Amino acid sequence: MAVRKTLAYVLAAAAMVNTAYAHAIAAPAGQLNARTHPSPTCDPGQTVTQTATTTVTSWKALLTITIGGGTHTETVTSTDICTVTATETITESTTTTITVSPTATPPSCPTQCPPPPSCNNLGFDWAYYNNSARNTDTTYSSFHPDSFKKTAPLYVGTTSYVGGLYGQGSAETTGPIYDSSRSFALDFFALNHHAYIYACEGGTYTVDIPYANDGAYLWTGAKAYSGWTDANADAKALYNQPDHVAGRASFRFDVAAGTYVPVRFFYGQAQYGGGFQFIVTAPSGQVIVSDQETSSPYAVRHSCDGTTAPAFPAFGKEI
Ligand SMILES: *[C@@H]1O[C@H](CO)[C@@H](O)[C@H](O)[C@H]1NC(C)=O
Ligand SMILES: [Ca+2]
Repeated sequence: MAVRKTLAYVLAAAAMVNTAYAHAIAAPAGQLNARTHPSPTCDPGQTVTQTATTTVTSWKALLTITIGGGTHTETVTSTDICTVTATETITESTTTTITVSPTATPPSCPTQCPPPPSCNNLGFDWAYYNNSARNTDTTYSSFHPDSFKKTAPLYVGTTSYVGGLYGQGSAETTGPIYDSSRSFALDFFALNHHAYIYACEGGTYTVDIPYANDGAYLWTGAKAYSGWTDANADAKALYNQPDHVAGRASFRFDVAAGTYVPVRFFYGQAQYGGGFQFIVTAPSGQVIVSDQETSSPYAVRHSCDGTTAPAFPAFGKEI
């Protein structure tokens, strides 16, 4: 269901120009949590803004604005009536901006865009390594993710969410990472992650790294599977140590519907506290990967057939 809005608007005043009305229709709170029920082409929490402009050439006109779905009718009548002679032509530009929070799901909400088959394959593979690289400059230039390709990790696991904060409390020097069964040192370590994003929707996907302390490198596409190097990363978010400014980066990629896109990101923490955020947003605006501890049906470690999206090379034996 979506929202339809009709605005009957009687213009009765020659002086009435550039009149704007804004309306917000509240959505039931329980329907706003997009992560609870991920669906590929809709984000029920999004704000839909449409602007309609009409030029009125008589002193009395009817303006109808349709925003798709639902029904709401409003009549606005001005009592400020001016005298208008029979020969007079009045030209007005009226801009009406209506902001609507859909009461349910937008018109494009699909039932035809299902997640890929699931076979105990959800989430990301990840690995923990010791990382001796201290951050001493503006680009954490001592950190080299590709130097870990043949390094045996200290731990490997799978996780349905990514990102976190490490060792930022004064007493927190060790702790678990994701759902690990053991604790780790929370300084001087690195995490390697990879998965496929299943692009149920075609279009432009966005990867945001709004916070990196100390470094996060991103690869997408074939090079994320093999051939990734420091030099060919799609994005780098690097902590500026002298100025104490966290790293951030954003990367967009276009993909056809129904394809699996390899994604790898490598996080490095040096001294003091650390952490990072990593967010993947589908073309519709739906967040499909984040640090929220909810699994996405669109992030998988391999396809169920094992060939369309084969499992990645083992950590420590990467190519
Ligand atoms: C990794 O670092 C920890 C903490 O410094 C250390 O105890 C451990 O021996 C290191 N492991 C390897 C394999 O280097
Ligand atoms: Ca740090």
